Amino acid sequence: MAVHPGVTSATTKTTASDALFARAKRVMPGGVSSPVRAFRSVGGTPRFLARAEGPYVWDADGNRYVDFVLSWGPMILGHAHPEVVEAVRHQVGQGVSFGAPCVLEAELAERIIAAMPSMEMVRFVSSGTEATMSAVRLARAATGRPKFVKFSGCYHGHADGFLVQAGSGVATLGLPDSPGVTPGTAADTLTAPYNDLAAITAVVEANPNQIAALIVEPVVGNAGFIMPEAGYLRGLRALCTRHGIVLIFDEVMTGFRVALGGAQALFGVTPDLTTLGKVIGGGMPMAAYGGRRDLMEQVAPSGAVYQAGTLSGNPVAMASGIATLDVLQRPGMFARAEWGASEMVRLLRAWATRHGVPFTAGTAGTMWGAFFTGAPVRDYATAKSADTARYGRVFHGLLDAGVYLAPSQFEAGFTSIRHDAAVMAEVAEALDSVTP
Ligand code: HOZ
Repeated sequence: MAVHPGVTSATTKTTASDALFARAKRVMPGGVSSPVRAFRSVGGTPRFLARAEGPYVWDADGNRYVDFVLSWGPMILGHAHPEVVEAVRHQVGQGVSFGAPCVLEAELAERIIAAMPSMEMVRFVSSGTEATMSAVRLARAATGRPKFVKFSGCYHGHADGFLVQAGSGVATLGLPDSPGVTPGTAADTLTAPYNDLAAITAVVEANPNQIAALIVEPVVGNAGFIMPEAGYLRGLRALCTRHGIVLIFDEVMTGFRVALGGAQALFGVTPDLTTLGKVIGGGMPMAAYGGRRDLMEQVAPSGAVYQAGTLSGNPVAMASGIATLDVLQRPGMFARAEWGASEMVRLLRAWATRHGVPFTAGTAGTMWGAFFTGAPVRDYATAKSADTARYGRVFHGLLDAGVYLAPSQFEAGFTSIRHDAAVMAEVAEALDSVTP
């Protein structure tokens, strides 16, 4: 198979990545700019990537991989889509950063508002962490209440208050709750298990008039992939309405991924505020928060809730996001990426069945995930009961065969419009070489 010429299973040459990793570790914590990519939970040398095109990435040793990480979600058109490349190239020539308003911001905001049912106004920021942090600040200001609730295993970036029972890298590395976060800040974060309406209701009722916001990944991607059970999101909506709590959907991962209108369109539930990132920047460092006009009007300079950023609304990021959404919203495009996700789960399920391996998996649009357990995974506790050692073995088996999955069980998988039948046939062939 010509998935990655010159490389055979279990003998992948990583000389260049090994050397780069050693060099990086001398000057950067763990050798990386973000923890999960260090491969700590699966072992081995992280592949230092050199270039990417369509569904593939190439590492510094020249090995090619079918990419299911896709920069952790943004690259829904595949890497280096020509229209995105051209839009970015053009904008770079016009100016990389203005620190002043530009027409591209309104153009992207209008596209987002047209697609996302609950969003009446948008504020652009530079990362998902900024978006969630700002949304909670706004909710606190609007309600005059100090606390917020998050769900165990959900990850909303690394602002202090979110690092309690957090998913993603915190889960991957099994880190203790929030060293470096003051007890006062941690005390303002309440937690509840996901997919359990009785539990969250009890938390809310035990803290009358104290809770400003409830923030949730409507489809969880940072404890592995976990779907909301029927009626769960609707139940959260009703609970928040009843208690005057601002409902925040963190759609940084799910926005334009589980459906063009995000999870709120897929499940028909209207949050008060939404956070976005990843796809809306087409791979550039950019995110946003937005929602009800009466809330967003409280953000400075319309209102008194302060939030600002030198690179917010960056024109290159805006151009990349506009081009990405314009291509993605053409007829048939989303369905292409969606097909890849369901095909990936079909292939993994067939592999697990062939080998008698316990398996549970799911998809929502272009997002997918799999656990090696026979039990249903409905929350962080059940996600943690899956066989993470087997995940590591399958991860490395596929990596050696030219397929790049997230280097952690506690992340979701993604597909792009370029994960077509030919690419997925390569993945099927790669899976044949993987032993359980
Ligand atoms: N924590 C993010 C994914 N859920 C990003 C991980 C990374 O970039 O290393």
